[in-house]
Amino acid sequence: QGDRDWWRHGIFYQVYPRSFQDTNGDGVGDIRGIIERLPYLTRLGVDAVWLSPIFPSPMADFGYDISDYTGIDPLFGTMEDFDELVAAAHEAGLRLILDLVPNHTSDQHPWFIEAKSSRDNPRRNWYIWRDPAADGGPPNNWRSEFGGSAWTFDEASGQYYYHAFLAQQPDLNWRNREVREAIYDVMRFWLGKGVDGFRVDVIWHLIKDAEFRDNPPNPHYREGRPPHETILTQYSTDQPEVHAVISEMRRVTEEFDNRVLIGEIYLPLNRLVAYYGNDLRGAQMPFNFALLSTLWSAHSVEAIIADYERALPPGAWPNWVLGNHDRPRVASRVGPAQAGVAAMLLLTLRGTPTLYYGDEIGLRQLTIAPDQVRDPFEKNVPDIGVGRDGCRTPMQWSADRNAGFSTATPWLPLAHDFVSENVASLEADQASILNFYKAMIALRRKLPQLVSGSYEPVAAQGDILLYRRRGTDGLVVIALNFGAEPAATTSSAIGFNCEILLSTFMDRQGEKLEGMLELRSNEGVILGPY
Ligand code: TEU
Ligand code: CA
Repeated sequence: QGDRDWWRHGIFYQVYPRSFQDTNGDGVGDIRGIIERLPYLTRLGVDAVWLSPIFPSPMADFGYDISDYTGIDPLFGTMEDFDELVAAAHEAGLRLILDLVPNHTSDQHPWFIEAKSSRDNPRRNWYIWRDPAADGGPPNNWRSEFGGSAWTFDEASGQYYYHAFLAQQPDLNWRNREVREAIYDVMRFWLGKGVDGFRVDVIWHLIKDAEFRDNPPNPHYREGRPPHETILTQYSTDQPEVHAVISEMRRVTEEFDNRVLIGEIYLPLNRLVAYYGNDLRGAQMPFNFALLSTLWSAHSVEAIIADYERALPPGAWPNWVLGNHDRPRVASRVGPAQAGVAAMLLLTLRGTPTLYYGDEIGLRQLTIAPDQVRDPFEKNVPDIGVGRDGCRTPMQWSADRNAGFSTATPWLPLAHDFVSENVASLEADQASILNFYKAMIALRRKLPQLVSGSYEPVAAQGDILLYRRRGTDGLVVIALNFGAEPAATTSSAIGFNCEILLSTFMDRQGEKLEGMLELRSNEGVILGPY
């Protein structure tokens, strides 16, 4: 546990607890289920597990609306179960990361119930209350991400409260010192239990404009995008004062040894990197989501890597994400045939990779019938097209009933292909995407230059993205064919005597190259000198 750099060298894996493994037959995943599946995670070869929220919650936003920061929701188990999970994870050599949701609470949190009770309640100022505008309407034009105004009127006290998400998720007032200290104590509570760090939900939202100015219209708004995107979030997010808050959070994590602070931030790369903080005193891993929204081509991805590498402050450690519980599954975004190329990219770029559960078995976005939609975002804004349920479907463990996820009907439907697409059958299939992930992760462990080597771009050739990773242990070359056609390159990058260390199809290991590399459609390879 004494390794200060574990989060730089390690691979993170996000578990969406509702959908990982049910053990008590209620159709919802739980903590005991995660304990049962730890051996799977060590077999896969990841180093840290991040859990989406497991705290008491009315579940209006499936746990991102917390009513008790230091408890465990009975749906997921007990505090004893949690303590056992921490011990079992550490025993297995895995770190455990929790989701911290400090921007807002549930409207059922005792803090909000008190704040709402009267204008002069001592907790009133823990939330964001404003008088109505002159016409009685909301105080400004800020929009909720989940539809409608971001302000809800409280009849009893005659004021509006602010919520960047659902009305059941009132925003805390982070300009209030008492709020900060209360959340820092929550952090200490979990860190004291041995938790290895936090992924901080919407960290870039914590501070809002002191004057609550109207947000300007979005000149790039496109038809068909969610309505809240018609205006920018210039005054409601990413305020300069947020960085002082984040460095305070960082300091709290440093009251304990070797912990990590991860920030969830959706911003362009040049703004994102500010979240490393002055002198790198901010988040160690401001999540880099650039691959979630890029066009899937060698040239676009090459440009993103270059932008990011250029924007990173000196000494800042990069990170990359391919999927999460809010965005369409990677196998659907890039197409199932490209899933191996995407995985090879994620696991060979410079920086810490975060995997999303199920991506390693090629899970696709599932289309959910309208009457089965559970996601409040999609319910409120039905026209957004792709909702979030489709990337949160149960993990597919086996061909058994309900894919081995549960003895009961799962809370979200399973994909019909689970009979063949499941952990048990993919583990038995030598060339499966799952075994490719394992081989790739094992190779990453064997070759330190894949973890800590420099990144050296080689100009992309057509559909082939090429780069080198160079360390004191030598050089490797990565070549990824983003196209559905075979492609070849004679780039000087592969001019030396090299052999294939791994192909996404896992059938060319040891093949020697003579200055020319031919790739099949949708193939990626890692090359090393021989
Ligand atoms: O998501 C923040 C975020 O930016 C989302 O609004 C995202 O844009 C949206 O889900 C559409 O894809 C975090 C959590 O990851 C998300 O699950 C929560 O619903 C949200 O915060 C509120 O806590
Ligand atoms: Ca359960």
